[in-house]
Amino acid sequence: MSRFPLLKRSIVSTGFLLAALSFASVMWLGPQEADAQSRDALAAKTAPAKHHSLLIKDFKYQPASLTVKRGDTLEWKNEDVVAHTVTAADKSFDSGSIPAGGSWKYVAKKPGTFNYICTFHPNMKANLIVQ
Ligand SMILES: [Cu+2]
Repeated sequence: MSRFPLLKRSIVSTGFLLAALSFASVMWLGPQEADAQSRDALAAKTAPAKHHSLLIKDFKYQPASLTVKRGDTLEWKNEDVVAHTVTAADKSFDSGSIPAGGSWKYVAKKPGTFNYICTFHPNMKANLIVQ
């Protein structure tokens, strides 16, 4: 016989209670959290990467602001009769010279907000938001 039957019983019942509580919290919170996570993961996996066509025309980027998802492809087509560039202020991307009638593709990999300009005509400004 234990010399501390009451103590032993309370330890056992406390342990049981803790086990029951943690089981209950897994049942209540776990699956919902897991569902949300797997749904997000699934959405990220199944959302097809998009192709965005942008124009460089009349010394302007069109559109001047665009929000895309990571993994999307952007393609700037230069419809002017002079060369332009698509150059991020922080140098995250730089097309180099895009000749008149030419185009340049970029796959948005890094999330963030990127201001970009044309290095030949620095008054040409636009921004790209990558989510
Ligand atoms: Cu330019």
